[in-house]
Amino acid sequence: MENKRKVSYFYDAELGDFYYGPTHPMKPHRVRMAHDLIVRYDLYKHLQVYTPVPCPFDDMCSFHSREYLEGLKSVDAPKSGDKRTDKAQQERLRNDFNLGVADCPVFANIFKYCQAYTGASIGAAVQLNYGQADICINWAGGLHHARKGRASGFCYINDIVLAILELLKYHRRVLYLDIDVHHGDGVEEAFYTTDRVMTVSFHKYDGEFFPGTGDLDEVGAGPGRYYAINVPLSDGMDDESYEGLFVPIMDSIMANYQPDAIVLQSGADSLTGDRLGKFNLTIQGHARCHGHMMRYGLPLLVLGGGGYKIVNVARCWTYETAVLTGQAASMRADMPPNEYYELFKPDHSLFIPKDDAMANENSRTRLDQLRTTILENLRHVRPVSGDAAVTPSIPAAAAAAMAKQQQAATRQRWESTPSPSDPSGARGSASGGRWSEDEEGGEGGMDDSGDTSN
Ligand code: V1D
Ligand code: CA
Repeated sequence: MENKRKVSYFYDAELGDFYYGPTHPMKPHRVRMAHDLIVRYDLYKHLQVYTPVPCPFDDMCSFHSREYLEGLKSVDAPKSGDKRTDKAQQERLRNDFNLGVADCPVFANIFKYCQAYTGASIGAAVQLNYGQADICINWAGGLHHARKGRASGFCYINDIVLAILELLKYHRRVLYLDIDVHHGDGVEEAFYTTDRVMTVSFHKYDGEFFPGTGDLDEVGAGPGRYYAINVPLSDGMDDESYEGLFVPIMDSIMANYQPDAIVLQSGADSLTGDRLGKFNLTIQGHARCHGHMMRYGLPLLVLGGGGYKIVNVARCWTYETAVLTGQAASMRADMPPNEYYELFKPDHSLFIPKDDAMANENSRTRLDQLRTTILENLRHVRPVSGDAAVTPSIPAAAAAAMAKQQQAATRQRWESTPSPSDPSGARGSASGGRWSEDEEGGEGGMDDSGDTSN
C-alpha cells in the first residue's frame, strides 16, 4: 500500500561523534549507523530530511531548572586551574545534578550534544503543529529519564517532555508511548498529575531493574489519575505475547482517550540480544508497534531511546523508518553495501532471529491479569477537553514569561485551524505558542501537572 503521509526525518551528521566513554553502553554512533543504512536502502527518497537547529538554553527552561542547565553548560567551560575549586565544582555537579557519575558521565561537548538531540525533537513537534509533516522521526532523541533538575540513566535533557509541551500548544491531548525496555519515568513524572498527556510504558519491572519504578498500580494522581499506564513485564517477552498486550491496550486507549497526537519512544533495548535488556523481540515484532500506531492516522513523533547492541539498533531503526514511510514490503533482508557492512556479519541481514533458547518468564496467567487490570483502569479514561494549560514544574520566571505571551496571543479555541505566528517552520520557542485560552478554564486551571521537584 502506498503511504501518502509526509514524513520528516531529523538528522545531525555530527551527533555520532559525541562519546560517553569507552566502557559506557550508550553509543551515539549507532544513530550514524542507522542513518547510513537508511540512505543505502534508498529510504531518504521518501523522507523530508532536515538538519536540526540546536535547542537554545532558554527553550530548555520550559521544563528544566535554570540552575541545572547552568551546571550542565558549565561542564564544557574551561576549568579554573585551581585544583580545590575544580574538585569542589565536580562534587557539586555530582551531588546536586547527578552529573559525572557512571550512568551520566561528563564528556566533551555534552551541552552541544543535548542541544542537538533536543533541537531535533522540538523542531519535529513544531512541524507537526504546523501540519508540515504527518510523521516526524528523530532517532537521536527519546531520552526519557532526565528530570527537571537532574540527569538520570544516560539522559541529560528530556527532549520528550519538551516536545510534548510544544505539541500541547496545538493539541488538546497527547499520547506518550514508550517501548524502551526501561520504564519511561522522567516523562511519566512530568505529566503525572495531568490528563492532557497520557503516558504509557511497556518495560521490564522487578523492583530492581533500572529505574525501579513502573509497577501496575502506578496510575497517575489527582486529575491525572488513570492517565499514566504501566505494563510491568518479565524477561523473555516475545513478539506474540507483546502484541497480545499491545494491541488491545492501545486500541482501548485510542478509543477512550482519543488523543490528537502521539509520541512514540522507540527504545531498541527491548530487542532480543540487547546488552542491557533481556526481552526477546525481533525487529518485526518491535516495528509492529509503529505499524499499529500509524494506522490511527494522527500526527506522530517517533523518537529513539535505549539500545545497546548497536548493529541491531541500526537495523531496527532502519526497518522502522521503512515502516513509517510505507516501504516495509520493499526491504530486502540482505543488506546493500554500506559503510559498516563488516559489522553486520555473519549474514549481513537486516533482521535478527528470536532466541529460541530464551524462556519467556511472563506466564499466560500473568499476561491475562495485566491486560484485564489495565483495560479495567481504562474505563475511567475520557477524551478530556484540554481547556487547562499544563505547566510541568517550570521555574517562576518562565511561567511569568509564558503568561505574558499568552495574554498577548490571539484568543484561540482548539477547534479552529492553527495559524502559526511563524509559518516559516523555524523552531518555535517553548513559551511562545498558542495554548488553550478559554475565559472559564484558561489560566485559572494552570498547574494540574504537579510540581516534580527533585
Ligand atoms: F553497564 C553500564 C556500564 C557503564 C555505565 C553504566 C552502565 C549501566 C547499565 N545499566 N547503567 C545501567 C543503569 N543504571 C543502574 C545504576 C545502578 N544504580 C546506582 C543505578 O542500574 C541505567 C540504565 C539506563 C537505561 C537508559 C535507557 O535505555 O532507558 C535510555 N533510554 O533513552 C536513552 C537511554
Ligand atoms: Ca518503556
